[in-house]
Amino acid sequence: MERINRPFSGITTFLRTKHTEDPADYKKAAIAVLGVPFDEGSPFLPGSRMAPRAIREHSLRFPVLSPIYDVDADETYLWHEISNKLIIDAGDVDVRPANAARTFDVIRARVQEFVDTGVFPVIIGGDHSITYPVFETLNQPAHVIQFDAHQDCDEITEDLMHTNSHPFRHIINMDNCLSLTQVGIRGLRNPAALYNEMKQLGHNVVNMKQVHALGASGIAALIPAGEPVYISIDIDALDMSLIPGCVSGEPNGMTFNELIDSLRAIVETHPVIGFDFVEINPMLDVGTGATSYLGTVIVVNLLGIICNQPRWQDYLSERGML
Ligand SMILES: [Mn+2]
Repeated sequence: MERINRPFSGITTFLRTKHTEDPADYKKAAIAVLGVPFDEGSPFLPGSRMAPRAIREHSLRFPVLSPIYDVDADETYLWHEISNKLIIDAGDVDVRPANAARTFDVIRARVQEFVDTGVFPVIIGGDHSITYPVFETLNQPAHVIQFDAHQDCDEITEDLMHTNSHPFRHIINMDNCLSLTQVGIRGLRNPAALYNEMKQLGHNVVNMKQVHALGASGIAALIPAGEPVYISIDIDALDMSLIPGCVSGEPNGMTFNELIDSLRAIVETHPVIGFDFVEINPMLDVGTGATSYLGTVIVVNLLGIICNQPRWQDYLSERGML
């Protein structure tokens, strides 16, 4: 009898892929998904530590015995990768409670395994603090594109450096950060000094008026075509009405289409070295887990678009995985 894989049945791994923490397996894979259940960088309500598990659970709702089909784009996603077992679930970072510096070292060690084996990294937070050790460890020159309501680049004062208000302050000072583009910035909680400082430093700060004026292709064109990008998606880039399971929602955010269209435009014109997806808080979510589901859709959709690009075929060919 063939399995029918109802969403409530089965062990929860990302898209029902193999869970392995053996780097030897990463060499045989094209994509590795790593959970980072860390939310000690959250200044308000904790709970995003539960997001990797929630996203894995909602991923069980996607077909894996037949292609994932995008009705709007008329594209299938990830069929080659799923049917050939090229995606692996690398499990979760082993968080060290109340020791953020040590946890970040563990994050670095896990991401380094991906760098060493050349596998494409998909990182699921957790709060936004984790982007700092992740991008640092990838250690590959790239333009960083951050979808977010908030800039998350506070000055480091009073030894505060591991919060979700700090990751991009670290990143803009890294040699491998070619530029920072912040998309969806809005609301009343981004200090004017910071907003102006990032622009003066030559980074792109795209507020919502500019999101509408530029459109998806205009946003993608802010980064020189063909140059590598790293993408970091904070779910609060989306409008707060869409994301009950996120503590930091703000009004006047992006629609789902604006986000996906922007991601598609970026991916079609730039090689992506990896991405992270952060700030879903399942403990605040509604009973259906709608925010966790929405997050899973975004991760699967972005990954599907990345794998449908001609340059992905080159990558698979290099790894002998076509
Ligand atoms: Mn953020």
